[in-house]
Amino acid sequence: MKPIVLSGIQPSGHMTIGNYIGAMRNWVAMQDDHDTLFSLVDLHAITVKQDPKDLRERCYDFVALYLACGIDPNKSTVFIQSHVHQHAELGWILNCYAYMGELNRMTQFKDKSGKQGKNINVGLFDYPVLMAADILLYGTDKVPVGQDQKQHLELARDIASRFNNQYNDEVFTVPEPFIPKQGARIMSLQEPTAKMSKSDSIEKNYVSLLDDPKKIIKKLKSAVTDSETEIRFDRENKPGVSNLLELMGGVTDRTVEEVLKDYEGVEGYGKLKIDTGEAIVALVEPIQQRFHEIRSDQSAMRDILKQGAEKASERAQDQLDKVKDTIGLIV
Ligand code: ATP
Ligand code: LTN
Repeated sequence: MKPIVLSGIQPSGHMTIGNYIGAMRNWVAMQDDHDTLFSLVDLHAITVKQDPKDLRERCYDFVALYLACGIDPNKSTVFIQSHVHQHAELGWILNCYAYMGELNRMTQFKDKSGKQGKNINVGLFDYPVLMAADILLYGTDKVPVGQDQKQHLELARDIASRFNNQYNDEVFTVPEPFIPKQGARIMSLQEPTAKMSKSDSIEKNYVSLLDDPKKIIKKLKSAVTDSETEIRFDRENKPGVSNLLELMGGVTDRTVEEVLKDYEGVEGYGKLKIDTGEAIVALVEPIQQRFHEIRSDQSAMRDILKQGAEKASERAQDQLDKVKDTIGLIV
């Protein structure tokens, strides 16, 4: 039996090169020797205000991007979270095993609630519990995500262990995070001490997988670095240059050390910026081409999603019944 892998991305903003390097590229790589489930987590996206028409289009765009990046529906179960009602249902149950105090400590909640002003919706607070449900519904062993999700993963592990201990039974598999050693936190191009985020309102901060190649080169050329000329990996003192090196490594599948060999004796950052821009373009051009083909056939996408939801739902129901039975609900 192959280890079970589940992960998800929210349909918000524009899928970035950070999402690709930190998460998607590992999803693709894990498909052959793992039992993989990849969800588009639309119920998570609505914790932030969305325009209904845009959201619907973006869901199709993101699914097309999953496929264009190399997620193969013959190898992986691809589905939309809201199509599998067991996610919301287990989410409710797990609410009764999660503590206000631990949710209050989540840094993503602190960041995002700061942006929502006074009326912070409950969904934003409860977000990590739904994420725990996503993971625990399938007996997931490994969860490939970027660094920013580590804290949420720890919460999912705590909830799973707490539940198992309370009922003295191994109802949930305690999942392990799978966070890449390199590229797990790609930084903003203009503000390299902040994470590159796909919902950023400032376009120059991120590279979208669907950006026009000319725009990508331009964004890379104007990436913020520092006033020295030495190309060296030092996240603390040279965050901009270090980010370029991680970007280059991430899109060409090399370590930062390997990338650095190409820049021995090179002074200044101009070449590194242009090379990185070109390497990103070389990666995204074929993805964009496949994206447009896949996106043009919405009914084929709907078929894939229907099959994915059916497969996921069957597995999820087994686990949900087990949970209900354990806690004393009549099944
Ligand atoms: P948003 O800005 O809309 O909250 P996001 O860019 O943080 O979005 P998510 O949907 O939250 O993206 O994350 C999808 C996946 O991409 C997660 O596994 C997350 O850890 C990973 N990820 C997000 N941003 C980065 C980044 N800058 N570098 C590496 N991985 C990232
Ligand atoms: N919170 C994650 C998205 C997400 C997820 C999941 C990731 C929701 N459910 C389950 C892995 C497994 C994020 O990237 N913001």
